[in-house]
Parts: sequence; structure tokens; C-alpha cells
Amino acid sequence: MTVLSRGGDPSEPPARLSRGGDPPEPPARLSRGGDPPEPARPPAVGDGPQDPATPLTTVLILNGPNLGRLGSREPEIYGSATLADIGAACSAVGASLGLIVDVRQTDDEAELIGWIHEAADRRLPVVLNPAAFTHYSYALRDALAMRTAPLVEVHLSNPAARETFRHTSVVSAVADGTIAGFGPRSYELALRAVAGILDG
Ligand code: CA2
Repeated sequence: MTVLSRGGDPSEPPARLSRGGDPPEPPARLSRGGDPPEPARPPAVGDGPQDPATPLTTVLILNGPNLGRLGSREPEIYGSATLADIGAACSAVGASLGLIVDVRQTDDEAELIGWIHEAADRRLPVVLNPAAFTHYSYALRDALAMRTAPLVEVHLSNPAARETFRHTSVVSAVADGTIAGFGPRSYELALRAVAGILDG
């Protein structure tokens, strides 16, 4: 399930990792005499709609199995917010940080790995709640090890305080860091962590 927009055009160039710290683009060359006008360049992934001097970076917020059911069951563990609610909050926080968020959820390991490949190819930062894949998916871990941009693992609950099988994450070692146990706010904190990494 895709909660917000789905990117995914593999023909797109890599997004810019800076959230505004880059030096401005050099001014367009002035045409001399009879030079034909420069063709307009196609829009880049990082292009922001507001200010061309502060291009926006897209962050993929990826969610694994069963997280599409949030808000319907086990609110005592996962809270009452739906994934759509979390996506809306992420959009607002992302906008305040100069980030565009693209929130997706799948129950399918292959689809999730495809999105991780896409992130690597497009150099997009990822906030990832791998859900149960956290604890056993070496295929997901191997895909994540190919990342080309920041990766923050996120969990609504605190797996370390739950059943023993949840104490192992095969993802943590290939992530920049993990944020767990703060409910939907874990996602906001993860986005802030991504912004901090991008800012250096
Ligand atoms: O705390 C988290 O965010 C988890 O990643 C959630 C996973 C769990 O396997 C991890 O150990 C920790 C499970 C997501 C299940 O989502 C549900 C949503 C609604 C009702 C029941 C489960």
C-alpha cells in the first residue's frame, strides 16, 4: 500500500542530499550574440517548488508487514494512529525540515527490497520500519547494506522491552541509528535524525 505519492521513476537523476547547504547553482550562461538559447534542463528530484536556492530532498519512509493495519488492533502496543495519520504528520514535519516525504507500506518482502534498491539508485535517504522483517530478513539487510544515503531504523514500540525474538535486529548494524519506543513520534524523530545527518 502506498500512503502518499509513489516516486519510483528509475529515469530520474539522483536526488541532491543537501537541504540547502550546497552553493547556489552558477548563473545561467548569458547568450552571446547569435547563440541559440540554452534548452531548459529537466526538473531534478531535489528541485523544490518554493525557492530554487533551497532544493528539497525526498526521503522514503518505508513500512513493512502489517503496519497498514495500524490503528485497528493492539492500540496498547502501537497506539491508535493509522499509518495515514503518521504519514500526514511526517509530511508536516518533513516540510518544516525542507524534506519531501514519500510514505509507503508493503506486506511483501520483495517489494520492500525493490524500494530499497530504488533508494540506493536514486541516493535517497530512508526511514525504515521493517516490522517483523527486522528480526530475520537477511535479504533486507543485504539490500540495505548497498545504501547510498542515510538510513534510520524506526519502531513504534520498544522491541528491547518485548519478547526475546524482538531483541534481535538484523537491520540495526547497517543503519545510521535506530529510534524505537516513542510511538508515532519515533517517525518524527527519525526524520529529524535524517535532516541532521544531511546537514552534517
Ligand atoms: O514497534 C514496531 O514498530 C515494530 O516494528 C512493529 C512490528 C513488530 O514485528 C516489530 O517487532 C516492532 C509489528 C507491526 C504489526 O503491526 C500491527 C498493526 C496493527 C495491529 C497489529 C499489528
